Amino acid sequence: MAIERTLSIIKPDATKRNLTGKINAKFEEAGLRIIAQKRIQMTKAQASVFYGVHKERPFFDELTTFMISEPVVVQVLEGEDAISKNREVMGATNPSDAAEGTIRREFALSLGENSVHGSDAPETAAFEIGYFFSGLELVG
Ligand code: DAT
Ligand code: MG
Repeated sequence: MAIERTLSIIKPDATKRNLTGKINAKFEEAGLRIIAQKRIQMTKAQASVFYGVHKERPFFDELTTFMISEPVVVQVLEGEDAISKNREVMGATNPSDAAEGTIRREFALSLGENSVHGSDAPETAAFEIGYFFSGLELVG
């Protein structure tokens, strides 16, 4: 067990429905601390670089168009095994596969509009945190 940091995004479908507080409650109930948070409007270029790993996938344009359709809340979560713990709290990518009590099961609208993003490994967490935040903004 180690204290980790992970990058989370509350996606447009959730910010639009005013669900930021309810989603943050799920993180805090799981012992994840929100050590940085800001609301931003991403550009298509910013979303495309962020999701660059998926650029050859057929859903890339749908994904990046969705991510700029409304403001998002980007945040850094800290805690024991934060990367995998956050993935558990989020639930499976497709909300119809997500376990009871997870964010995606409770709030997601569809496979694409699935309410939250979370880093999937230490290397991606480091890149994704640095993409949105400077060190001075992380107040652990
Ligand atoms: P996750 O967000 O669980 O890490 P991912 O990295 O595989 O999932 O995909 C990024 C996002 O892209 C995902 O949250 C929703 C969207 N997505 C994934 N597969 C998709 C598909 N087959 N059709 C449409 N959107 C998809
Ligand atoms: Mg992913």
